[in-house]
Amino acid sequence: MYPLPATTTAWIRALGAFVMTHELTFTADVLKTAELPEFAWIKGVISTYLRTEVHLIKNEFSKKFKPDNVDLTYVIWGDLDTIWLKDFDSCTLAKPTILSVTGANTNDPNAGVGYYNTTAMSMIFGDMISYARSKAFKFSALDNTLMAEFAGSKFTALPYFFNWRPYWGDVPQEQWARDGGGKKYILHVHGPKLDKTVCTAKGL
Ligand SMILES: [Mn+2]
Repeated sequence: MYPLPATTTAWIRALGAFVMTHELTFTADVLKTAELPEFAWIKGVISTYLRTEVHLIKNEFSKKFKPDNVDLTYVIWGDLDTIWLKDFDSCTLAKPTILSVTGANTNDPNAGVGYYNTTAMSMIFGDMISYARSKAFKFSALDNTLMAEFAGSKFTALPYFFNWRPYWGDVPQEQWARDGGGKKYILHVHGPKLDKTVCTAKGL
C-alpha cells in the first residue's frame, strides 16, 4: 500500500541487500483509527507496525530465498534509520523469551532494534492483535506501546550498544560500563532516514 520509492529500493539493492515488501495483516484496522482526527498522524507512520510482524516477514523471506542451513528462529530487527557498524556474533547475545529491546524498563522499550524469538512471537501474535483491536489501535507510540502493554513484562534487555542513540543521552555512564561501553554495534539515528543516515554516521 505504501511502497518504497524505487530510487531508495535501488540504492539499498546496490548495497547488496535483499529487498522485500510486506503488507501488514491489520492495515485496515489501523487506517480505520487514522480516520479519527486525533489519530490522523498514524497514517504517515503505519510502517512502524511492521515490527510486530517480524515472524511473518521471516516466513516470507524463507519462502522466497530458501536459505540453506540458516536458523531464522532468532532474528534481529533494525529500523531503516539504523546502521550496523560492525559484524557481531549473535550467539553472544542471550536468547530472548519473546523479544529483547533496549530500555531497561520494559514498559518503555525502544523497539527500533529488537532481537526476536519468532516462534514465541508467532504464538502470541493472534492474542496481541485481538488486544490491539479491543483498544481500537489507539496507542501513543504505536507498536512500542502495543507490544509493551501486551507483553512488556516478558521482554528482556538488549545491551545498549546494539541500539546506540548517541544524542539521547539516556544511558548513564555506569550503564555503559556494565554493557561494555565503546563496543558500538548498531547506531540508531532515529530521525534522518536511509541515505541521510549515512551522512549522519559520517558526521559523528
Ligand atoms: Mn528508528
